[in-house]
Amino acid sequence: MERIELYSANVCPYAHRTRLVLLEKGIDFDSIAIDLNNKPAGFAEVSPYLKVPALKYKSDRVWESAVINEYLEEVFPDPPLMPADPGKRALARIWIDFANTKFTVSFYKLLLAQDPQEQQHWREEFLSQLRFAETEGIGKLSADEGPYWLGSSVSLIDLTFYPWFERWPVLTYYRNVEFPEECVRLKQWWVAMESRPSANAIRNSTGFYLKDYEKYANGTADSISAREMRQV
Ligand SMILES: N[C@@H](CCC(=O)N[C@@H](CS)C(=O)NCC(=O)O)C(=O)O
Repeated sequence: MERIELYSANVCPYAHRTRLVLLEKGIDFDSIAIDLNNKPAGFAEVSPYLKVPALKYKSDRVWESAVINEYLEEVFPDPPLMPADPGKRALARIWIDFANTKFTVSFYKLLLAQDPQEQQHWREEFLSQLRFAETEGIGKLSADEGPYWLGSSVSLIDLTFYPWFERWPVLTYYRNVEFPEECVRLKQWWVAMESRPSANAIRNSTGFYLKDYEKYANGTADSISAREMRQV
C-alpha cells in the first residue's frame, strides 16, 4: 500500500496540525523534514507556495493545512474528526476559518510587532479574539459535558487551534501575555488537549520554541511567512 509523504518542520504549527490529524486517525506516514532556511531543490513541485505542510499520497498532491486536514478526513473517514450534520460541519469550518484568518494572524502580528503601541494593539486584539472564541465558540458549540470544542469527541477544530497553545509560552516570554482567567472553557480544553497521546507524541519543549521564534520577536525574521504576515 502506498504511504503518505508529509513534508513538515517541527517548528511549524500548521504542519503540527496535520501531524496531529494523522496520529489521531492512526495513519502511518513518512515525515520528510524540511529545513525552512534551506529548502531542497524541487520543493516547489510538491509545495507550490514553498511552505510546509504539504502532502503526497498516490497521485494526489495537497498543500495548505486546513485543506490537507479535510482531505485526510475524506480519504480516511475513521475515526471521524468532523461532525456528520451539515450545519455542525459548517460551524466547524467557520471556527477553523476563524483560527486561520483572525486568531493566528493576531498571534503573529503581536510577535512581529516591534513598536510598543503596536504590540499593545495586537495584544488587545489577540485577547479579545480569545474571549470571543470562549463565549461564541467553544462555549456555545460543545454539545455535551466533554472538554473539546464539540463536546466529548475531538475534532478538526481542536487540532487546528492546539499548536498555538503549545506555543503560548513564546507570547508570555516575549510579549508578556498571560492566559485570561475568565476563559475557563478554553483552559479546560487546553488541559484535555495537552494530555492526548497525539499531543504527547510530538510535543516540543518551551526552550525549542523560544529559540525558534526569537527572530520573529526581535524583528529580524525574513522568511516568506514573516514577510507575508507583516503585510497583512
Ligand atoms: N496557510 C498555510 C501556512 C503554512 C506556513 O506558513 N508554513 C510556514 C512554516 S510555519 C512555512 O513553511 N514557511 C516557509 C517560509 O517562510 O519560507 C497552511 O495553513 O498550511
